[in-house]
Amino acid sequence: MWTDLGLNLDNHDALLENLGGAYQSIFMSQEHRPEGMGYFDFVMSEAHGLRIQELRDEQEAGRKIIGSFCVFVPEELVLAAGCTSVGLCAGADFAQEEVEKVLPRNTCSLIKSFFGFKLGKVCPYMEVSDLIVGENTCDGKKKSFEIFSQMVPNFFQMDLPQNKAPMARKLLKHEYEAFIAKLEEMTGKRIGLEDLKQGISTVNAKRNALARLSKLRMANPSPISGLDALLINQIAFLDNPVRFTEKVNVLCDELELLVKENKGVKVENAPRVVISGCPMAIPNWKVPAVIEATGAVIVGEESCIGERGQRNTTDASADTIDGLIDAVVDRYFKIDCAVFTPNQERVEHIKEMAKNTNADGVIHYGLQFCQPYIMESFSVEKTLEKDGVSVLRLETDYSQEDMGQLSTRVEAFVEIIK
Ligand code: BJ8
Repeated sequence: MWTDLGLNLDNHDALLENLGGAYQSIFMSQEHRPEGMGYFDFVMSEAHGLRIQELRDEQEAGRKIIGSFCVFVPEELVLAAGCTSVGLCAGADFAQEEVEKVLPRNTCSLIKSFFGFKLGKVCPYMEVSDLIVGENTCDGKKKSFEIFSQMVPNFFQMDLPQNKAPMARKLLKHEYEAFIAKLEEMTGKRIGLEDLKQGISTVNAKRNALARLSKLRMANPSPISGLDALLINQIAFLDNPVRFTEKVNVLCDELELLVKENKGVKVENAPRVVISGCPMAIPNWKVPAVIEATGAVIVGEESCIGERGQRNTTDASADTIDGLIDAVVDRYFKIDCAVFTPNQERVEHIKEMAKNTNADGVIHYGLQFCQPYIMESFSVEKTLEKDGVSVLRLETDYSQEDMGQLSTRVEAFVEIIK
């Protein structure tokens, strides 16, 4: 299968070896993990195995696979068109020498990583995709997509607004309509009202399950580690959405019992942290692992792989296609990514999350060279501290070189907030 997909077998083996080692030491060494995590461990063990086979089987049955890099690409529309959505963001350095031949060194790790996965031919999700959608968000992504689009045969560019003005909403609707047209052209089938309703309902159910999980983390002690909760949010971009929702709900049933029995993954009153900032794609577990190694527990992620990406459902009550598209636009227009300006809602959301989760502090996670999030981190820190919420601003990349320094800073922060 890997040869068929055009993967480089040696590179792919090397990646899996590293990934497997990291997974064992970070996830499997945790104590008091809920039994329901067994499913997510299984998904991870088959992320480069059975899941790819499943996607290829779907393709054989006529479904198209749509890969994307941003939570602004609506899964509702992809499902309505009878296609399957997969996330392509990557969380590890790969083939960096090759990458720096086509991108400047001062590009964020997330962008460099998916270029590395493409150049090193190690990502089966990228290779299995019938269409890859890139979005005009930060300058790094939009300019790098000009290069990336030449490296793949099947690229679709989506423009995105940069502010929340009425004209910006019109642009978003226009782009979603263009995306629908592209999907319909690929599948040769018009999206009907019921298709769109079904797509919305499937994605709403997934978001409701994730919201249920978020709520359970508000308990003290938290019934699940931040690492496991992050993993679930990461898997949300890869797994079959209906099966995923069912398994998250099964896990939540178990967590509800643990909360009732006052059982937690860490001791009661362990320092509670909200992590906020850039998305963390698989296998980027570095900072959460450092935080939880101090004995603190992460109780929420204000991130696109977390709360920012999953909050708010789509209203499915309209009885025309145009009405439903409007509802999709309304839901996505609320996403408070740092590429928007002004972006005051994001700070308000972080404050709200810190309050709801009873967090003792917020750790702002900025990927080096990510101007939108790093620039915004200054006002986030100022506003939260004015409200009495302690903030630690971290700037890092995907390398392991700063682990010592990160640990020292996080330990000192946790000492202060506990
Ligand atoms: S909606 S956060 S998924 S764009 S880390 S590439 S911003 S320089 S990922 Fe994102 Fe969509 Fe926004 Fe969410 Fe640029 Fe920053 Fe790199 Fe980033």
